[in-house]
Amino acid sequence: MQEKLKAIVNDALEKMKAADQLDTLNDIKVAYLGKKGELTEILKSMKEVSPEDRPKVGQLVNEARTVLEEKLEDAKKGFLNKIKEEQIKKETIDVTLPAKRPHMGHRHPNNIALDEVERIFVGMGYEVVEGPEVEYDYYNFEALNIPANHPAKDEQDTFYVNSNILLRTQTSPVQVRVMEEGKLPIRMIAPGRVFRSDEVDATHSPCFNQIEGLVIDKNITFSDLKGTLAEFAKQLFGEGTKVKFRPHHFPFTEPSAEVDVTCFKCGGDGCRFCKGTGWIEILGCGMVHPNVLKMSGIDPEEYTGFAFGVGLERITLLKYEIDDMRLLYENDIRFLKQF
Ligand code: 2U9
Repeated sequence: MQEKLKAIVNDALEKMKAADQLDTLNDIKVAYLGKKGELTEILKSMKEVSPEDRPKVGQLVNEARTVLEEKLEDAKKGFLNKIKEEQIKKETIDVTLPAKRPHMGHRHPNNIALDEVERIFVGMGYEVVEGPEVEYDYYNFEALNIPANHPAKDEQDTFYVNSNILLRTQTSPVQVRVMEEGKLPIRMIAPGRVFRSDEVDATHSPCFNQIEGLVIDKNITFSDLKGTLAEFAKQLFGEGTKVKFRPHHFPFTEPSAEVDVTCFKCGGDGCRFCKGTGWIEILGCGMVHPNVLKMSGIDPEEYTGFAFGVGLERITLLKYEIDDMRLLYENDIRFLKQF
């Protein structure tokens, strides 16, 4: 019996040594110590052992069982340690490796230019006001003295939601809403997206950004307008910049003008950038039309004002010498990284 037990134990130990995974150890445990295992079978056959030998045999079987249990437990621990070590090895972090640089985003060139324009006007005491992009026909056209037969109102030029709601074609409705509030004086700029039914090309987009300005107070004259825009041009394009006012027509201002600045590339001598003229057109402006004041409840005999409008993309393209507006909307990271 002793020999048989020894053979069983040795056999089990051999199998443990050969085991290459945790599951195999479990199988060995079942095969030797389980309900139908080899050692258990021996215990069951104790009735065939003579009564005087039974205590001795019982003790031997128990010793064999203890040995196998201990060895199985050791082998299991060995396996678990090995698995843990391999996992730690896999997860090791080499702190000496150079760090991966995070891709830091930054402001879009349009927003850098807008910040600059806002900084200049806030510095002159202006408030920045925003308003809805979906507007009533009244605020976008009628309140701005744009008559029903004006070409801008054509469906070819304006995106209509229905007959009296549209996507604003200018940010002027924001100023109208502020005028209607009735708090005077007004010194504000209104930046934001505007929409026109234009085909995309190097200088046009159906959605672009405008910054419009409005000042209303007692005794505001065209000289105030000239002085303000001359100062704006100097701060934006450099101290030596001069401005030129050319007569123009807008329905909402009278008189109206377009403003050119001396070319900041050649200083006004004429170069490729300004197409040899020495001047670059940057904005439109004028004295607020008395009809516009009246419609928003302001007495034009008591108050006067000036307004101006500038395309933000135009400023951005000039500032960064970009020759195609589409680059501003394509969001190609190789382009945007340059600013
Ligand atoms: C009110 C009264 C008057 C805003 C003005 C312009 C002249 C102008 C253009 C510049 C380039 C539009 O983006 S653009 O195509 N704008 O020339 N805008 S005066 O006049 C106003 C606005 C609001 C109540």
